[in-house]
Amino acid sequence: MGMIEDALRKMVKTSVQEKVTALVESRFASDQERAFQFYDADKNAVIDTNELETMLNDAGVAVPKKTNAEIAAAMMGEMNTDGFSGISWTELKAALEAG
Ligand SMILES: [Ca+2]
Repeated sequence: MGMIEDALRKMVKTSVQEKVTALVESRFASDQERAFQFYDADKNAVIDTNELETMLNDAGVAVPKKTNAEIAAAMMGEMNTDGFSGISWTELKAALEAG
C-alpha cells in the first residue's frame, strides 16, 4: 500500500471514528449499545454493509470521491475481525474505542 493511500486511510478512519462517536453522543446519549441496536435494523445482532452505510450517512461522514457505500465496504473488511458476515457489537465497540 502506498504512503498517500495509507495517510488517507488513517485520515478517513479518524474522521469516521470522530463523527460516529459524535452521533452516538448526540442522538443516543453516548449509549453505544443502544446505537448499535438502532442501526441493526434487521435485529440479527450484526451490522451489515447497508446498516453501516445508514450509520455513516446519519453521522454526516463525507469523503471526497468516495461514497459511504464504498467506505462502509472498506470498514466492514477492517472491523469484521471474526470473519463472520457483519460487524458484531463487540467489534463495533472495539473500533470506536481504538485510538
Ligand atoms: Ca443487522
